[in-house]
Amino acid sequence: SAAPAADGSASDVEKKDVSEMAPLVGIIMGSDSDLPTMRPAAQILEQFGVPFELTIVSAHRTPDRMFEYARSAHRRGLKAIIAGAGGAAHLPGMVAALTPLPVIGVPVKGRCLDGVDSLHSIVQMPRGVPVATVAINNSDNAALLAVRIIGASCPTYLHAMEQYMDDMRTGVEKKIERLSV
Ligand code: RP5
Repeated sequence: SAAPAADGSASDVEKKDVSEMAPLVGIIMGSDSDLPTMRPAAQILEQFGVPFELTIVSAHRTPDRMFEYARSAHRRGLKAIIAGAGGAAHLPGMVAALTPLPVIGVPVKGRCLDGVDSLHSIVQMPRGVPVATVAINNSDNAALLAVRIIGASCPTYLHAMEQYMDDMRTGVEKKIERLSV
Protein backbone atom coordinates (compact mmCIF):
# COMPACT_ATOMS: atom_id res chain seq x y z
CA SER A 1 0.00 0.00 0.00
CA ALA A 2 1.12 3.54 -0.67
CA ALA A 3 2.69 5.51 2.15
CA PRO A 4 1.73 9.03 3.07
CA ALA A 5 3.62 11.83 1.38
CA ALA A 6 6.25 13.56 3.48
CA ASP A 7 4.57 16.90 2.95
CA GLY A 8 1.54 15.55 4.74
CA SER A 9 -0.67 15.37 1.65
CA ALA A 10 -2.92 12.38 1.67
CA SER A 11 -3.51 12.12 -2.06
CA ASP A 12 -1.63 8.86 -2.56
CA VAL A 13 -2.50 7.38 0.78
CA GLU A 14 -4.52 4.25 0.84
CA LYS A 15 -7.10 5.21 3.44
CA LYS A 16 -7.60 2.35 5.83
CA ASP A 17 -10.52 2.45 8.20
CA VAL A 18 -8.63 1.97 11.42
CA SER A 19 -11.39 3.31 13.62
CA GLU A 20 -12.61 -0.22 14.35
CA MET A 21 -9.15 -1.54 15.22
CA ALA A 22 -7.77 -1.62 18.77
CA PRO A 23 -5.54 1.41 19.28
CA LEU A 24 -1.76 0.90 19.10
CA VAL A 25 -0.86 4.43 20.17
CA GLY A 26 -2.37 6.54 22.92
CA ILE A 27 -2.25 10.32 22.52
CA ILE A 28 -2.89 12.06 25.81
CA MET A 29 -2.63 15.69 26.86
CA GLY A 30 -2.97 17.64 30.07
CA SER A 31 -5.74 19.96 28.88
CA ASP A 32 -8.03 20.62 25.96
CA SER A 33 -5.96 23.78 25.44
CA ASP A 34 -3.17 21.44 24.24
CA LEU A 35 -5.32 20.07 21.42
CA PRO A 36 -4.21 22.46 18.65
CA THR A 37 -0.59 21.48 19.39
CA MET A 38 -1.33 17.76 19.61
CA ARG A 39 -3.66 17.45 16.61
CA PRO A 40 -0.81 17.05 14.07
CA ALA A 41 0.21 13.84 15.89
CA ALA A 42 -3.26 12.43 15.28
CA GLN A 43 -3.12 13.49 11.63
CA ILE A 44 0.23 11.75 11.09
CA LEU A 45 -1.02 8.53 12.67
CA GLU A 46 -4.12 8.72 10.48
CA GLN A 47 -1.94 9.12 7.38
CA PHE A 48 0.07 6.04 8.32
CA GLY A 49 -3.05 4.04 9.14
CA VAL A 50 -2.02 3.54 12.76
CA PRO A 51 -5.03 3.04 15.03
CA PHE A 52 -4.87 5.42 17.97
CA GLU A 53 -6.90 6.91 20.77
CA LEU A 54 -6.82 10.52 21.93
CA THR A 55 -7.95 11.87 25.28
CA ILE A 56 -7.25 14.30 28.10
CA VAL A 57 -5.37 13.03 31.14
CA SER A 58 -4.08 15.57 33.63
CA ALA A 59 -1.35 14.68 36.11
CA HIS A 60 -2.54 17.42 38.44
CA ARG A 61 -6.29 17.75 37.86
CA THR A 62 -7.12 14.05 37.32
CA PRO A 63 -4.32 12.09 39.01
CA ASP A 64 -6.42 8.95 39.56
CA ARG A 65 -7.31 8.90 35.86
CA MET A 66 -3.60 9.20 35.01
CA PHE A 67 -2.77 6.19 37.20
CA GLU A 68 -5.58 4.14 35.68
CA TYR A 69 -4.68 5.12 32.11
CA ALA A 70 -0.96 4.44 32.45
CA ARG A 71 -1.30 1.20 34.43
CA SER A 72 -3.79 -0.34 31.98
CA ALA A 73 -2.18 0.90 28.76
CA HIS A 74 -0.10 -2.18 27.89
CA ARG A 75 -2.92 -4.57 28.84
CA ARG A 76 -5.18 -2.71 26.40
CA GLY A 77 -2.69 -3.34 23.58
CA LEU A 78 -1.05 0.07 23.28
CA LYS A 79 2.56 -0.03 22.02
CA ALA A 80 3.50 3.58 22.71
CA ILE A 81 2.10 6.63 24.46
CA ILE A 82 2.46 10.21 23.23
CA ALA A 83 1.95 12.64 26.10
CA GLY A 84 1.75 16.39 25.62
CA ALA A 85 1.73 18.91 28.45
CA GLY A 86 2.68 22.49 29.14
CA GLY A 87 4.03 24.48 32.06
CA ALA A 88 4.79 22.18 35.00
CA ALA A 89 4.59 19.32 32.51
CA HIS A 90 4.61 16.27 34.76
CA LEU A 91 2.30 14.08 32.68
CA PRO A 92 4.84 12.34 30.39
CA GLY A 93 7.25 11.59 33.23
CA MET A 94 4.61 10.32 35.61
CA VAL A 95 3.09 8.13 32.90
CA ALA A 96 6.58 6.75 32.15
CA ALA A 97 6.91 5.93 35.84
CA LEU A 98 3.70 3.89 35.72
CA THR A 99 3.96 1.97 32.42
CA PRO A 100 6.62 -0.25 30.82
CA LEU A 101 5.67 1.16 27.40
CA PRO A 102 7.75 3.77 25.55
CA VAL A 103 6.54 7.28 26.34
CA ILE A 104 7.12 10.19 23.97
CA GLY A 105 6.82 13.62 25.53
CA VAL A 106 5.69 16.74 23.69
CA PRO A 107 6.53 20.01 25.43
CA VAL A 108 3.60 22.35 24.80
CA LYS A 109 4.37 26.05 24.58
CA GLY A 110 2.19 27.94 27.01
CA ARG A 111 1.58 31.63 27.48
CA CYS A 112 4.82 32.20 29.44
CA LEU A 113 8.47 31.21 29.14
CA ASP A 114 8.20 30.18 25.45
CA GLY A 115 7.71 26.51 26.29
CA VAL A 116 11.16 26.16 27.82
CA ASP A 117 9.47 25.41 31.15
CA SER A 118 7.60 22.50 29.52
CA LEU A 119 10.72 21.28 27.73
CA HIS A 120 12.78 21.22 30.91
CA SER A 121 9.98 19.59 32.89
CA ILE A 122 9.75 16.76 30.36
CA VAL A 123 13.35 16.23 29.30
CA GLN A 124 15.08 16.26 32.68
CA MET A 125 13.96 12.82 33.79
CA PRO A 126 15.92 10.92 36.43
CA ARG A 127 18.06 8.02 35.21
CA GLY A 128 15.96 4.85 34.98
CA VAL A 129 12.70 6.48 33.82
CA PRO A 130 13.13 7.57 30.19
CA VAL A 131 10.84 9.89 28.24
CA ALA A 132 11.70 10.38 24.56
CA THR A 133 11.29 14.15 24.33
CA VAL A 134 10.64 15.90 21.03
CA ALA A 135 11.03 19.61 20.27
CA ILE A 136 8.65 22.21 21.69
CA ASN A 137 5.23 21.94 19.99
CA ASN A 138 6.50 19.25 17.60
CA SER A 139 3.83 16.59 17.99
CA ASP A 140 4.43 15.59 14.34
CA ASN A 141 7.79 14.13 15.33
CA ALA A 142 6.23 12.37 18.31
CA ALA A 143 3.87 10.55 15.96
CA LEU A 144 6.65 9.74 13.48
CA LEU A 145 8.69 8.29 16.34
CA ALA A 146 5.71 6.20 17.41
CA VAL A 147 5.39 4.86 13.86
CA ARG A 148 9.10 3.95 13.92
CA ILE A 149 8.69 2.17 17.27
CA ILE A 150 5.80 0.13 15.93
CA GLY A 151 7.59 -0.35 12.61
CA ALA A 152 10.53 -2.04 14.32
CA SER A 153 8.32 -5.13 14.74
CA CYS A 154 5.74 -4.55 12.01
CA PRO A 155 6.97 -4.55 8.37
CA THR A 156 3.91 -2.68 7.08
CA TYR A 157 4.73 0.40 9.13
CA LEU A 158 8.47 -0.01 8.56
CA HIS A 159 7.94 0.10 4.80
CA ALA A 160 5.54 3.01 5.13
CA MET A 161 8.26 4.91 7.00
CA GLU A 162 10.82 4.08 4.29
CA GLN A 163 8.40 5.42 1.69
CA TYR A 164 7.81 8.56 3.75
CA MET A 165 11.58 9.15 3.96
CA ASP A 166 11.98 8.57 0.20
CA ASP A 167 9.22 11.08 -0.50
CA MET A 168 10.81 13.60 1.83
CA ARG A 169 14.17 13.26 0.08
CA THR A 170 12.54 13.54 -3.37
CA GLY A 171 10.72 16.66 -2.23
CA VAL A 172 13.98 18.33 -1.22
CA GLU A 173 15.70 17.22 -4.45
CA LYS A 174 12.93 18.86 -6.50
CA LYS A 175 13.41 22.11 -4.56
CA ILE A 176 17.17 21.95 -5.18
CA GLU A 177 16.53 21.43 -8.93
CA ARG A 178 14.21 24.44 -9.04
CA LEU A 179 16.77 26.60 -7.25
CA SER A 180 19.55 25.56 -9.64
CA VAL A 181 17.66 26.67 -12.77
C1 RP5 B 1 -0.97 21.76 31.62
O1 RP5 B 1 -1.27 23.06 31.91
C2 RP5 B 1 -1.64 21.47 30.31
O2 RP5 B 1 -0.93 20.48 29.63
C3 RP5 B 1 -1.63 22.80 29.60
O3 RP5 B 1 -0.58 22.88 28.65
C4 RP5 B 1 -1.39 23.80 30.72
C5 RP5 B 1 -2.49 24.84 30.84
O4 RP5 B 1 -3.73 24.19 30.95
P1 RP5 B 1 -5.07 25.02 30.90
O5 RP5 B 1 -5.04 25.96 32.06
O6 RP5 B 1 -5.08 25.76 29.58
O7 RP5 B 1 -6.20 24.03 30.99
O8 RP5 B 1 -1.39 20.86 32.57
